[in-house]
Amino acid sequence: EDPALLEAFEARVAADEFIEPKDWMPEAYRGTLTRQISQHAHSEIVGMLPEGNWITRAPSLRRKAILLAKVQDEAGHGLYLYCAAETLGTSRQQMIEALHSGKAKYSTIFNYPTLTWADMGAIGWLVDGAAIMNQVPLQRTSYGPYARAMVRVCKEESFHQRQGYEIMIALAGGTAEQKRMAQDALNRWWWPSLMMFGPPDENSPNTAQSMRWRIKRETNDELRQKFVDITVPQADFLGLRVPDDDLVWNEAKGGYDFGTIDWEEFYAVVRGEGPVAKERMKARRDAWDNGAWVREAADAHEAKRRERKAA
Ligand code: FAQ
Repeated sequence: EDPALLEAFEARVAADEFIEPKDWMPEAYRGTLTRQISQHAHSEIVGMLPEGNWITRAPSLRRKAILLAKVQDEAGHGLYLYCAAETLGTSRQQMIEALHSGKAKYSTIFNYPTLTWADMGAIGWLVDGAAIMNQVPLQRTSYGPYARAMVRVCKEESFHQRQGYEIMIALAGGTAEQKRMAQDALNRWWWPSLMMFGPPDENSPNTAQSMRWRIKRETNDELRQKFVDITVPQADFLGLRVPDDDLVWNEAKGGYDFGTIDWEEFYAVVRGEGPVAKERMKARRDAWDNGAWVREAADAHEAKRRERKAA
């Protein structure tokens, strides 16, 4: 790669300019961005499944309409992100094949089952809460199409977070059984939510370069700490207990100290051994196969339209 081009690129990044699709960029920058954005897109698409599971069982028409809208938003985020990734030169077809063959990663969090309605509350509150914490800084990521996608996505995610927290408020203030369900959901989703931020900084192979290129603006551990600090008081407000005996306010650092994350579990889920990983991938592949007729019909329609135009 031409050192002069590289130097000019790095100066632009350092000056907080956006890099746009047709600009020169190092191949490694293109590669790591394609990796991150496509994983992010896959996460949104697979992320529809845990909540999609509850649409037919929502406890009221109002709850159903809200959940339906939220899951549709996730589809929109996924498609938006695939478009952003495509501007880097990889086709959507290639990305989807990578997902369906099990080659591509998507967030560990979506490999856990949704057992009760309270999980819809916990996902909105914790999973969308963690997603926002991670995505707000990405609005200033150095790649223009990704940064702009994040602006819209973050607005919708903050509605998602609130709808989840509102479900938790209703359950935590409800009957003893409802409160128990809320606590159980918090118990099951707390640790996987902390894992969403990725491995600790000292074991995160991509962080240093991504920070230098301003793809990432904050490290995994920095974001995880912020998430804990914001979320623990929210659990207190609900009258629920965060399932961590080592959780304690640290006055000197102005944040919470918290227990050790089970990284063995994290890496197992990354390897595709999550509790419902197989079901998730099967659901995605089936959806793709069952939608084949729509793609074929669209192609046939397009061919006819062209024929007519040529005639
Ligand atoms: N799951 O070196 P690092 C949502 C992988 S939110 C699976 O630290 P990096 C909204 C990582 O890819 C969820 N794999 O990597 C929603 C890398 O492997 P690779 C999606 C993980 O990229 C809410 C290796 O470990 N959000 O969908 C995970 O610097 C509710 C080493 O890690 C995003 O994707 C994980 N949790 O940092 C939808 C945000 N963590 O690729 C529905 C954008 C790490 O080298 C319902 N992404 N790995 O083979 C990012 O900010 C970053 O990519 C990180 C990871 C922070 C996820």
